[in-house]
Amino acid sequence: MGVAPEHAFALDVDKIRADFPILAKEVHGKPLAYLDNAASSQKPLAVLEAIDHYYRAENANIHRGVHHLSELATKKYEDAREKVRAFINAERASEIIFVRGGTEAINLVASTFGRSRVGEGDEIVITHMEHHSNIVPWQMLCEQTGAKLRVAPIDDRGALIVDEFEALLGERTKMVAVVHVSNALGTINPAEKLVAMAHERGIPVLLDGAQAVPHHAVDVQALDCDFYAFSGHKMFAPTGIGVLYGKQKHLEAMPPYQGGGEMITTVSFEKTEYNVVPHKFEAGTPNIAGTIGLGAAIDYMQAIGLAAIEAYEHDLLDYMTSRMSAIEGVKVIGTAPEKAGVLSFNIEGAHPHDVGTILDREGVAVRAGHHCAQPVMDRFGVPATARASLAFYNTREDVDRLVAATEKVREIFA
Ligand code: C6P
Repeated sequence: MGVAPEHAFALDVDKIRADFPILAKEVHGKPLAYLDNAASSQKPLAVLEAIDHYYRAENANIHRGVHHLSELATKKYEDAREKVRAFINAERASEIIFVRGGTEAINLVASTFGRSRVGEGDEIVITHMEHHSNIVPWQMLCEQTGAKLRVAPIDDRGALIVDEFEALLGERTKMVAVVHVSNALGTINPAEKLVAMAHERGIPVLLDGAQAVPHHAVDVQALDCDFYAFSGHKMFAPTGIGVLYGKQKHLEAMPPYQGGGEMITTVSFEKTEYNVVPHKFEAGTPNIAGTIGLGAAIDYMQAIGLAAIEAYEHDLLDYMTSRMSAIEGVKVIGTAPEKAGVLSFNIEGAHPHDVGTILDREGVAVRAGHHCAQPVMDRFGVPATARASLAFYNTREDVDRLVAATEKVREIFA
């Protein structure tokens, strides 16, 4: 085991790993096998250096000053917007709104677009595999408006039952919000098909792409979604920065989210004129360093190549799944035919939190818990799972370490 066919996918993983200083760290005296990328990924030197350089040589507020540094910072910030545009193939840079993360992106849509379109008796359709970030904002909207949340079911493998999703789309449906890749199960949803089904009925769709963008190329024009939300920190960028993509026509029609500086053109006590998009949705001084870091992370991923990342991780996930499934007493939760990045599992007789703690003592970092997806846990009748999640810097050796540590857990609890 452990023979690494990494080179088959034109990925020089040793070289890539050298770009991530934290991966060389030891934990409890053991080399780190970092398999908690769905929670947050590690950052390459290129990102760390871009942030460092910004604070050392370019720091100023943006869109405000006429001085050199302010112009420089503004340019870097807007360059990052263009990088995000190209990364997800949006038509225009003005369709990219910088927010704190995927959570804020979804809240923005629920409380502006949602609030202005959803009324009593209307319905919002989500799925049973959503992260809390794509449940609670819609629930809050339902509480405020008297609308109803309808939930499309998933099967025993953790795949969406597409016919039942379609059956929920009715005259009262005002919004569909679906996760692109499930964080708890790894399921890749047939997003393009779901969007088409909703659009046939004139229903707008938000896709939660937090777990999709780190693993494969996303093309929002091909998906034809109305909104696409994701976080920077799961795609090798810093925390505190995320993206909401929205079609220009929606962004223009939507009321603003927060009021303050930058989102206005003129203010008087009688009347305020709002700025054009995207600035209308970026009130206050934004996370400039984070945005520049996100731009650097995109450059980094594109230099490796999204197709190479996807192929490499697909192979590694297959390897991890087959090795973990072969361990007696290990039950994999989430076996949909299309998956990315994530292996949730339980070990007979062991609580997932104990599993996580024992793996940690072996230097293997996984997440244990409900993964902010409690309805998924309920669906599978478990309180929690242990979850190993991949990035392109993981190797078969990391997986072998996970397997060896899991076997230790088995010995303890057998
Ligand atoms: N999931 C996980 O360990 P934020 O916290 O705003 O960056 O991302 C929220 C979010 C939204 N959608 C999906 C599908 C997600 O996976 C997450 C974050 C992490 O699975 C932290 S709970």
